[in-house]
Amino acid sequence: MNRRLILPQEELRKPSLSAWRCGPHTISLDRPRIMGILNVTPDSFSDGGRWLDPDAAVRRGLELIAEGADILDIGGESTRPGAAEVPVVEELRRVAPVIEALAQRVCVPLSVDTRKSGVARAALDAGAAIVNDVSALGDPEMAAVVREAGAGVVLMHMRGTPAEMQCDPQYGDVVAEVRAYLAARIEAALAAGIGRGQIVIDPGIGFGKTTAHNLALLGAVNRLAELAPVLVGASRKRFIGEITGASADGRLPGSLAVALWSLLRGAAILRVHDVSATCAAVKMAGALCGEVRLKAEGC
Ligand code: HH2
Repeated sequence: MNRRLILPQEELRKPSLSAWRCGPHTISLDRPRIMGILNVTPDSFSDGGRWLDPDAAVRRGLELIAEGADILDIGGESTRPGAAEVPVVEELRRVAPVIEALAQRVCVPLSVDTRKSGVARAALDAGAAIVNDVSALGDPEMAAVVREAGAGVVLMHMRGTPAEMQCDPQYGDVVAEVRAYLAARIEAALAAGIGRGQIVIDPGIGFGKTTAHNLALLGAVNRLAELAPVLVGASRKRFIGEITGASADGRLPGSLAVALWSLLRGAAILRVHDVSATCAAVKMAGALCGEVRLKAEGC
């Protein structure tokens, strides 16, 4: 076994913040948090078309919560490589009824996965508490929407746009460049009046990155966690298939390995499709480590 896999205790990093303020919710980050993915799209790379019907989506959301999700992330636009942009009206038609129905039935914070301020505003009005923005406030109105609602926000790194981001992505030093980008986006968010406690960052696994770039970033989650709590979204992604040879629906073992690795490197939140399996893996790792960051009580 590669000795780099054996992490000394001091490498297990604490998150920079112990809580995430998301509208009416305060999410304690003293243990790993699981964000369950609910894609209400016809074309998402692994679950596209499965939850398009609002009733089916709500049932799936309730199922993810029962499995242990701490947050539900609801998306109406696929951002897989090559995906085209969805008009605001269509994205809203997909996510708003699902967010509204879930907000009336559940207590866990709901997140909207969108790059568009119009979608974010309506989703927050419908009961969402978090804006998961893969463009890190790229829409000029987005910061004001987040500030006015006091919402939580995920600032993610992406190189280019989903339509062309995987066309030969190049970096000099991917970790340094992504870290500098995220630091600059945090500053921009603070300058726009968003509180530090509202901000979570994300290296954007698979967003304009080769497998080597993804691995380098996953190895450096601890460096990103110096800036703000880190969310990692690697679930079922293509680089796992490149390494293991598995197609999207066979990537759970690889996804679990990445999830645990990310936590050991200091990630605070995991964005995953397979909530039940991830919770069990996190719980087991917590017991093995006997370390506060990995104590998955209630997961
Ligand atoms: N990945 C996807 C979508 N949103 N948000 C964050 N913060 N981090 C991620 O890594 C991330 C994300 C892509 O995954 P998925 O939602 O499963 O697929 P699709 O974009 O095809 O709907």
